[in-house]
Amino acid sequence: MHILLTAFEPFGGNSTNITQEVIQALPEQIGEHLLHKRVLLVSFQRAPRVLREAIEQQRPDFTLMLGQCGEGEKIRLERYAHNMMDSRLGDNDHDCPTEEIIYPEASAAMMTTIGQSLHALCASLENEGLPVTVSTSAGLYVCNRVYYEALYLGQKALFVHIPKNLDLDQVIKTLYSLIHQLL
Ligand code: PCA
Repeated sequence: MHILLTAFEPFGGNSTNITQEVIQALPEQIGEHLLHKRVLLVSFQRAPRVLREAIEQQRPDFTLMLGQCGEGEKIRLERYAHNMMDSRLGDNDHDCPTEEIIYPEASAAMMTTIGQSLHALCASLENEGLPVTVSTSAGLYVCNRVYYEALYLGQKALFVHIPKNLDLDQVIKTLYSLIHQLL
């Protein structure tokens, strides 16, 4: 299987983004699955374009998207992407959309297309001692924007938010297990 694995550059005054470190630490192949890695810009306008190009190039069987979140001790499996962009602080291009709808003709929210229960997936990862939880909102910032794009393009996709101070080895272990269970 071909997996498109995305991460983000640093944003909001951070000098690093844990998701960039995570994808650098992962190999190009896990079992029979090939990982196609892309680091996305933290830009409402440019990130979805780069994602779209990557999807057109790679035609992935699965799109696994990673983003950094500030707080929390658990990796969050995101159930929904919302059809809205909203940010007071702005993205790396200083774009500050206010309650802006992404695609006026499309639904207000789209749900992950993994085709299995998120709670069951979460429980199985927790059984391995991995720090995960199910989340119902990826926010309205750039992570949500690219998650909406992937789902809008009909991708089989899951967005995963990773708290910035989590132990890198734990995160890597979680991603290995997640990839095995998703594919
Ligand atoms: N996290 C931000 C955007 C980039 C990232 O890593 C978010 O949660 O929207």
